[in-house]
Amino acid sequence: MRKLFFFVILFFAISANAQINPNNVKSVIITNETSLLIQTNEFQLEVIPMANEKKNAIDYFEFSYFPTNNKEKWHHSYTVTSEKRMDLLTANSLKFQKYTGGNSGTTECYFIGNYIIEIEKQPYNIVIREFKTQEATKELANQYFNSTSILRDNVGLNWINEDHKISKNFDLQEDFFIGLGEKTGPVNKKGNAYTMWNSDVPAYGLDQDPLYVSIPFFIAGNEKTVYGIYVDHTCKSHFNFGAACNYSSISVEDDHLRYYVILGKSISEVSSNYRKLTGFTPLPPKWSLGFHQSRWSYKSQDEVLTLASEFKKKNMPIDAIHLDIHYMDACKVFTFNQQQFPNPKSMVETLKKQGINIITILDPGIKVEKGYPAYESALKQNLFLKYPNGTNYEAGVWPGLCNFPDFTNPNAREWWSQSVKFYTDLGISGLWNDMNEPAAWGKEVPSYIRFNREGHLSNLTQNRNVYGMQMARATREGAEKLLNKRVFTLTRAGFAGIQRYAAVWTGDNVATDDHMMLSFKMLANMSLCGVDFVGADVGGFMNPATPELFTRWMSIAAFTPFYRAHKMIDMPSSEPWCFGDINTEINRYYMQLRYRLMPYIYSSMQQNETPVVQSIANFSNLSTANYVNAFSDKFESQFVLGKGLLIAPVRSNAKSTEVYLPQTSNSTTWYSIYNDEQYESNKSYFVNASMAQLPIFVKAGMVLPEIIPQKIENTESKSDTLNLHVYYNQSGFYEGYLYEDDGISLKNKDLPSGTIRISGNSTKQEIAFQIEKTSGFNFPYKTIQFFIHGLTESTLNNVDDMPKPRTFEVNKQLFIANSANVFETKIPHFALKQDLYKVERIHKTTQSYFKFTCAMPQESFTLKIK
Ligand code: MIG
Repeated sequence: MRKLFFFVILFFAISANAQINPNNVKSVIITNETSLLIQTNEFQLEVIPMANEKKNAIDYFEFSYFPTNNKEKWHHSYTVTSEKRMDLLTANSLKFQKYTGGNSGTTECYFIGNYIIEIEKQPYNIVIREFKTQEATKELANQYFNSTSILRDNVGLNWINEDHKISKNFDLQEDFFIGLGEKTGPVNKKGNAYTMWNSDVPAYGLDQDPLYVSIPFFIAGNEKTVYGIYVDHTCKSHFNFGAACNYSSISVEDDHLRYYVILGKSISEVSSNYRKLTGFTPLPPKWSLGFHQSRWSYKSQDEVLTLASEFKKKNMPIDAIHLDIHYMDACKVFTFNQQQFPNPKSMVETLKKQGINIITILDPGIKVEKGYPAYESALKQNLFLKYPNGTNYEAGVWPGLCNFPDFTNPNAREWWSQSVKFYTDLGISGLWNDMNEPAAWGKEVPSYIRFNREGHLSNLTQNRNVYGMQMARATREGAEKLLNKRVFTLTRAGFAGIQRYAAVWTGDNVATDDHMMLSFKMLANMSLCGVDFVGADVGGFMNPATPELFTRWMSIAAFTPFYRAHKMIDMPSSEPWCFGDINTEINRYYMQLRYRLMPYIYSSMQQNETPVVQSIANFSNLSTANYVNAFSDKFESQFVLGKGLLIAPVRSNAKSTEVYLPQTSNSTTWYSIYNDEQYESNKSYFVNASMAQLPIFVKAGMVLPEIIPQKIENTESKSDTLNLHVYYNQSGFYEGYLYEDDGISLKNKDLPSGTIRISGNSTKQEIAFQIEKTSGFNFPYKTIQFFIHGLTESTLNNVDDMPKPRTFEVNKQLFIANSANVFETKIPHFALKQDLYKVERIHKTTQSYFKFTCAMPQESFTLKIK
């Protein structure tokens, strides 16, 4: 009996197998002269070339797979708007040309720009090839096999319509796979598999997957090539970069598939094109780049006011305090607890006068409660998620049983946007969206819950990943419209494009060294995927931090865009002064250093064509492939903030560490920020990493803007003097950038703003800088101080044997070195004055720099150093 059963199974297995035919290509046609339409027996594929602007090159191929019997499948994207897509389509002026030479009965070839699409017909297979140097012309056709193939489909496409799952396989030849946004594990994801499914995962593991945010975008590459793929589906999806398999694959739980192949010559260029496709991080209000203090929860108005005054007493800068769920009446969103917070409006006003902004948490669950206005109005307008029978989906969260607004319904978004008025009327312009995966007790929201999806009903599988982003969108758009100024929004869940609506923090991490080190990789990874305004809970959310861990984390996170200390309920107090005197000094020092470098941080956020937080992999030159270092677990937590400030995170108790200083295109040297010591790039070094000296390096040629207000209280603290730190670069290349505006008005063409751009070049006799100032904007500075780091007596001494530099020249006006305007100093500029704090003295003060002071010129000017 058992045997018979076995044979029956075997028979079915064989006969089922016999029905699987490979996909054969029936026809390939060029439609509208620009796209390729490929028909097979099971599906059709349209390959559409796209460009960011009118030029003779393409930036993307859109690949759209649809079932043969349903070409008109509705594809809706929350990420690539249809207007954006239209722009990209119409910007492209290049056309596919068929290659008619050769004798390829089974292969067809099409050229466009530098690319060749090669289609194998039996069975279906498609390869994108690239000519690195020339356009792919017909003349080159015979050599096309010499070109680099950048993307090879292989194994075929799994097209099983019945269970709405499509998977797509690629050859796995690339050496690295990076991206996917908020993911744990190594930077190079080769050999691993990941799922996109927004999840509430408190105290997540070091390689747990999935987390709160889904960004189905990755970059693959090797020595010869690099490309990105953005899979434009919000449904549950899977990425396998060769885990248990020789291929990499993507699969979506959907009945059609659309992805963009994103082209570019480097990792940064691909990231930049991804940003152009999905949107840039808007410039945040300046105050939101200051320090944020949070905990679950500051429970009363008095506690909050005392906390604020404590920061003043301790002389620690702060711009924001977060109110977690206890500010509400029984956790009901759009309410304040009257007993604990009797007068939120005056509290907000009082704090605002001290330069402190209140940020309130908003959870999506609306308590099912008769008479609760938010519930009543959403119920009346029929805005909640539903069971298939039309009743509202109900689940337990903080307030008790809740219904959930369906943020994929434009009416629900509009309702939420208007409801936010409750906060803006109180003067609140910081809103924190939590639990928006959505999270509910019991975790597993049933898969048949229905979503409006812009009027096209669909289920949880399709919409869960985008729920949080649509909540953030409604929050952001509502508050911005109500206040008509920049607002700060923070979200835990998100999807590709979330950068347009909110900053993202990495959820409930743990107070361990491993978590701290993991966080910086995650932030760089998110920034690679377009989300520049990112941060992790400083000090670790779960469990108490040791004094060393808290302090170390404070110092490293001072260089991450979103800088907030946050703590779990029932944990000991974790404000920056809670960890002993020496640590308090060190915390204050790094907090202040962040504020001193605020001009650089703010300008970096504004200059966001490429990632603001960069993994050192971004600096790797494809041909030299120093990825080995960039991806090694020793160095992969290192990151560069902006264009050239490298931070090497170290564990709390380390006294020294090994750092790798990557090769960059225009310089061969890095400087220690503390003592100006120079390090040749593309090498690793053991450096001091005591608690008071987090390893920080500046790229030669950088011009770092800095201010030192008399009292550093918040982002409004001003200085009359602008410091420009120039790091001497042998190669003669210099770059510096300063952007300023009022820090709060919405960015539009009427917003007064100004930039200062510094470029330079040098010969053996002199270094010349061009300082270009936009006219019409009043920078607040009266004086400008140049700090020239790295000049030695031999730098400029080929003319005679007098020590140089001897003269500084502003627009031909001469300043003689060692006069009142120019002097040499040996006191380290960026170092904590350590003797004060009984920390081991580690500075070599043998290095010196030149300091040159002049009145801030009205117009652009030149500076020559001879
Ligand atoms: O179920 O609001 O990640 O930052 O403090 C926990 C309380 C809900 C989770 C967030 C955390 C926040 C906490 N929230």
